[in-house]
Amino acid sequence: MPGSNSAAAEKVKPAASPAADKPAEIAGNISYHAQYSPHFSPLAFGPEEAFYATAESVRDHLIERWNDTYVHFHKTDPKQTYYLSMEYLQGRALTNAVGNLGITGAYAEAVKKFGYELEALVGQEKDAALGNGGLGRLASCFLDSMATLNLPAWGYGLRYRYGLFKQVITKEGQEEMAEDWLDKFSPWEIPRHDVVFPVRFFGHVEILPDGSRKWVGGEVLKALAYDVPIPGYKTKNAISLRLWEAKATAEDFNLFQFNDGQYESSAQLHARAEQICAVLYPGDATEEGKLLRLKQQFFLCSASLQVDMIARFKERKADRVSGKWSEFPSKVAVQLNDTHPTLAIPELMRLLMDEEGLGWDEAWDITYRTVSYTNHTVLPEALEKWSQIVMRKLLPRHMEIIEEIDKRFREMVISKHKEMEGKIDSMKVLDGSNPQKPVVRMANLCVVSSHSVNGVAELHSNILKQELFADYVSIWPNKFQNKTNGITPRRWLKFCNPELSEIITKWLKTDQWTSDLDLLTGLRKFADDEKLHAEWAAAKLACKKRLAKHVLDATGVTIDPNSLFDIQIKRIHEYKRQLLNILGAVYRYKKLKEMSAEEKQKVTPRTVMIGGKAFATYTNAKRIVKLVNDVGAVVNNDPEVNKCLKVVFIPNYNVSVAEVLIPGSELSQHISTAGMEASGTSNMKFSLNGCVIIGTLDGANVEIREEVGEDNFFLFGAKADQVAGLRKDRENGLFKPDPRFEEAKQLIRSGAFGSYNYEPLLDSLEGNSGFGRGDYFLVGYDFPGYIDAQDRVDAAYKDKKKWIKMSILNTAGSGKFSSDRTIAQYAKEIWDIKPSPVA
Ligand code: B1H
Repeated sequence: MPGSNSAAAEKVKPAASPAADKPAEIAGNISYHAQYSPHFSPLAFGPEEAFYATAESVRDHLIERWNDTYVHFHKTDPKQTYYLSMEYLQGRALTNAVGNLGITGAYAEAVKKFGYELEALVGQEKDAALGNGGLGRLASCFLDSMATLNLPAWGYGLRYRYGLFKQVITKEGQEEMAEDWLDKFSPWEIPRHDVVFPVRFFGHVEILPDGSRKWVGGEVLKALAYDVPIPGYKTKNAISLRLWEAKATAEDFNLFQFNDGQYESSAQLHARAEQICAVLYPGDATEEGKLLRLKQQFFLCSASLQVDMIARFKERKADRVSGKWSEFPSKVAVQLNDTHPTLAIPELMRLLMDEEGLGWDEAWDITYRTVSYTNHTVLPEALEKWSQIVMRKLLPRHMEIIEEIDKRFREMVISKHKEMEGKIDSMKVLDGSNPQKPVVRMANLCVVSSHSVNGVAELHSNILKQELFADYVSIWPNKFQNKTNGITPRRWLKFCNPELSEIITKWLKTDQWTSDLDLLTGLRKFADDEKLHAEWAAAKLACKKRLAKHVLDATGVTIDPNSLFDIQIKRIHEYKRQLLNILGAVYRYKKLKEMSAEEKQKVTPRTVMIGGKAFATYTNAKRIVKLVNDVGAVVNNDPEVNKCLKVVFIPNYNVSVAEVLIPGSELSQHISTAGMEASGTSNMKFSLNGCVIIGTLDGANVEIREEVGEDNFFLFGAKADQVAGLRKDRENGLFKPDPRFEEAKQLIRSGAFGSYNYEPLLDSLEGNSGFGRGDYFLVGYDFPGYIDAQDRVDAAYKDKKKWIKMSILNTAGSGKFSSDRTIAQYAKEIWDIKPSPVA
C-alpha cells in the first residue's frame, strides 16, 4: 500500500470483496478501502486512517445485511414499527459492530497486519452524541434490541451537525464547546440521494371548491435521508436508523442575486435549511429558538411519515389483495419517544385527509390505532407546551387539526362521560387560560390521540395513572401500561467489560446470557464460591485500573484502585441530587479532618467520582459542577486526608466514558428525590456490572432492589408518597435540619473550598430560595438517612467476602433489565409486530 507506515502492510493485496472470517482477506479489504475510498493522502496510514479504512471494511458487512433485511421486509411485508425520537445517543460503533457480527477476533488479527491493535483504532472514533442523556441512550439500546430480536422496526431521528456539546472544565466551572462528531466524516452513515422529500413550513390553508382543505405557500425544504445500519447480535438482520438532514436545492438559489454581489440574500433558504439540523436542542429562551425547535420536531415527523409510512404503504399495497387505507394500522405502528415527535399526530391526519382524500372519522380511526406514546417524565417544566400563536404561524393546517381534535375530545367527554365534565379544563389539549399566551399541551394531545400510553418503570407508570393522567384513566381504563426500561447487555457488559463477561460465560458454561439475560440468575448458586470470588475480584480490579488510568489522563488526579470506587454519572439536575452527594463528601472530609492518625487507619478509603453535563443555561446545575471541582481541588491536595478520600469530577461524560467507568465501579449513587426520576437506566448498567447501588425508592431502583435482593442495595430516603407532605411540613416550619447537614453547609460557607459565591446554591436548600421553593428536592430531609446509609457501605466494604457476594448477586439479579425484554414487551403488547428473521 502506498505510504503505509508499516512494512508488513506493503505485502497486503487489496481486495474489494469483504470477507468475514479470514484475517488475511479482511486485511486485503481494509487495504482496498484505504486506496479506493480515499479520504486521506496516500502517504499516510496512521491510526486515524487505519480506523476509517477498517470501519469502511466493517460497513461492507453491515450493508450486505442491511440490504438483505430491506429486501426481506419488502417481500414479506410485515407490520413495521417506526420509532420516532429527537435523540439517539449512539456512542462509538466499531466495537459494537464487529462484536454483534461475531468478527471481532478476525478483525483484531487483520489490523495487526498493519501493526495496529484493534483497541487503539477503536479509540480513534468520535462519539455520536445526538442526544442528551437517558432518553436518547434508551432509544439507542432499543435499536440494538429491535435488530437482535429480528423485529421489523426502524428508528428515525435528525442528523444534527453538532450533537451534545463538549464539556470543558475551567476555573469558572463548565464551559461548552461545539463537538464535531462528523469530523472528518462518519463511516457508518449512507447518504440516500434517492430518498429526498419536501417539507413545508408557514404558508396558509386554502379551501378548495369541494370543501376540502389544502396547505399551500410558505417555504419548502427538502429532507434527505442518511441511513445508519444497525446490526443485530448473532443474526443476519440489520435495521436502519434513518437520520434526516434539511437542505435547499438549486431552485432555491438565486444566481442573479449572487452575481449581483448579494451573497446572503441569494441563499437564504440554504441558510435556513442549515439551521434546522445545526444543533441538538437549540436554546429556547428566545422566540426564534422556540420556533427552531418546533421546526426540528415537525421536520422529523413530516419526513418520516411521508416517505417511510405513507409512500411505503402505497408502494407495498400494490402487491396486496386489499390495500385499503383501513389496513394501515395493521401495517404501521408509530411510537412517539416522549412528546417531542407529537406533531406526527396532526401530520398523519393531514396527509390522510388532505393528500389522500379520507374523511375525518376514517383518518382519526387510523391515526389513533397507529400511534402510541411513551412518557418519560412527570416534571412539570419538562412537559412540553407550545404557543398556539407560534404553532398557527408555522403550521397553520396542523393547528386547525389540533383544534378539531380538542373540540371533538371535549364533546366526547360531555356526551359519554358526563361525570368528568368538571375535569375537562385540565384534560383538554388547548389551554387558553392565559389569553396572552394560549398553549397546546403536547402530552394531552398524545394521550387523547394514542391507543397506548406507557411509563418507563412500575413506580413511574403508577404515578402516571394515579396522578398526572388520572382523569383520563376513567375514560380509557385500558390505555395505560408500564414498560420498564432496559439496556443492551451487549454494549453494557459483553463489550465494555470483557473481563467479567469471560468469567460469567465460564461459570454458566454458556455465552447464551448475552441474548437471554435471565440466565444470569445461574450465578446465584456460586455466590459464596471462593474460586469465583477470587476471579470476580481480579476482574473488578483490572477494570478499576483501567478506570484509574482514564481519570489520570482526563484530570491529572491519581486515584488508588484499592479504595472504594463510588460513582455518580448522569445529567446534572437538582432532582438527581448531585448536591446531596457532594455535601456528603464535604461532611466526610470534615470528619476526617477531626480524626487522629490512628482513627484514620480504620477508615474505608474512598474515591468519589461525579460526572455529567449541565444544560448550558441551567445556572444552579453549573454551580454544582463548580462546587464538585472546588471540593476536589482541596480534598485531593490535602495530605492529611487524601489517602482516605478523593473527590474527582469526571469531565465530558459521554457513552465512551461510561463504558470505562461502569465496569470499574463498586458503589453507584441513584439518589433522586423519590417520584422524580422516571426510571433511570445507568442504575441498570451499574448493577449488571456487579456494582452495588446506594439509592432512594425511585424509578427503576424499586425494581432493581426487588430483583437483586434488599440486602444487596443500600436504601435510604423519603418514599414517593411522603414527598408532598414533607414539602408541606417544610413550608409550615415543621422541618428541623440535622446538625450534620448544617455542618456540611457551614464548611462550604466558611470558604474552605474557595471564595466562589455558593450562596445561591446553599440558599436553594434553605427555604428562602429566590427559586421560590426552598429545598424542593428535600436534600436536607434525606441527608441524615443518606449519611447513615454511607456508614453501612463503609462497614460492608471492609468485609471483602460480603462485598463480593453483594456484587455477584447484583449481576445475577439484573436479567430483567435487558432491553431485549423491554422491546419484546413493546412488540407484543403495544405494536403487535412479530420477528421476521432473514433466512
Ligand atoms: C428523560 C427527558 C427529557 N425524561 C426533555 N425526560 C428534554 C425531557 O431537552 N428536552 O427537552 C430531554 C429529555 N429525559 C429520562 O428518560 C428520564 O429522566 C429517565 O429517568 C429515564 O430513564 C429516561 C429514559 O426513559
